[in-house]
Amino acid sequence: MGTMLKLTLLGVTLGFLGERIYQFCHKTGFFKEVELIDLPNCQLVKGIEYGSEDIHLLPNGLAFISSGLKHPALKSFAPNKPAEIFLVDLNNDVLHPKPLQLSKDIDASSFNPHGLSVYIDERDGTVYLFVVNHPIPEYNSCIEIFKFDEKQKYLLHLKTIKHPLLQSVNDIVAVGPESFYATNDYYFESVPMKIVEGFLGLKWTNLVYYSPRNVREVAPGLYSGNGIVISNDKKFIYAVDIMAHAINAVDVDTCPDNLFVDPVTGDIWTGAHPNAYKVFFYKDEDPPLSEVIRIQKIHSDHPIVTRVYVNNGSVIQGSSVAAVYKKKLIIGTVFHKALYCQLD
Ligand SMILES: [Ca+2]
Ligand SMILES: [Ca+2]
Repeated sequence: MGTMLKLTLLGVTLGFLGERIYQFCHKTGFFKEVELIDLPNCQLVKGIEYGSEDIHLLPNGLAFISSGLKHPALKSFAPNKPAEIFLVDLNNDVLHPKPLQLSKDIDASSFNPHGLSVYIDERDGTVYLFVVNHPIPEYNSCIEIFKFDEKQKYLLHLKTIKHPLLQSVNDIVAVGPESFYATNDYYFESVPMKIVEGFLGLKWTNLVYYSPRNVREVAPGLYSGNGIVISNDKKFIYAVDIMAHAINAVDVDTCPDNLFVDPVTGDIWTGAHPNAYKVFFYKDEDPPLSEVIRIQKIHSDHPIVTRVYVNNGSVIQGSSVAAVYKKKLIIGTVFHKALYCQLD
């Protein structure tokens, strides 16, 4: 091979890598500076120390919290502690999380909950809790469906769902007792290939619909699908492409994680990562930040995006969800604590 050709190939390769590194830094917010925003009346939730990745609120103010998510690429403050689903009551001024007991037919020691959703049967009020599970040690993806027993603080396991189109699920939104929409955050299942996929910025992930008789891709071409919810009137699905900094088509100028729809106003809330790089490459001395965003009028020509809370990691690290109930705000995190604030 001639010297000129070698130099040309080297130049093209370096140019490609440089462009990918720049794009990766931009997408993860590597160089991003943020202005901190405090809320005056906040308290950490005692008893939640190892994550609160997703939170799902019931109409009566009870909320499910998935806690203890583990993944080879993520920090864990308690690698040997089994993960749990907690129940809290947002009618109270101080939260006392109660771990929910799982029925015996699901292995609690390998249980590794991620995104959550709920379907309520309007005929009899039965609450079905859907949980994205990445059982340890494989860290593959399945969806567990439970029936919630509020009196006994118990989750009766009904079904495990696996499907080739559900290869790397991040979150789900239940739309029936056995049907849901799911986001995949990676195309590949193996961790090394996920890292390559993220670095190259491939738009190979998607949104999938599942029912027992019909499974199909409904939205392809995402960098990395994440939070997903349904509007109060059930007409719209809102979903996150975290590396596009977008909720549906709305640019939020940060990496949004899970979503919450205010049942009263229809506003959309998210816990976001201003610098997602710090979530994946954790350093004690420079921890991930937390950011809570509210979007109003998402269907108008000019949605209003408001930063409600921004913390540099000194209080909570790696916020992944925010939910509101009667002027109270609860903020969950991927692997850190949870914060409970009084609004106004
Ligand atoms: Ca969810
Ligand atoms: Ca998520």
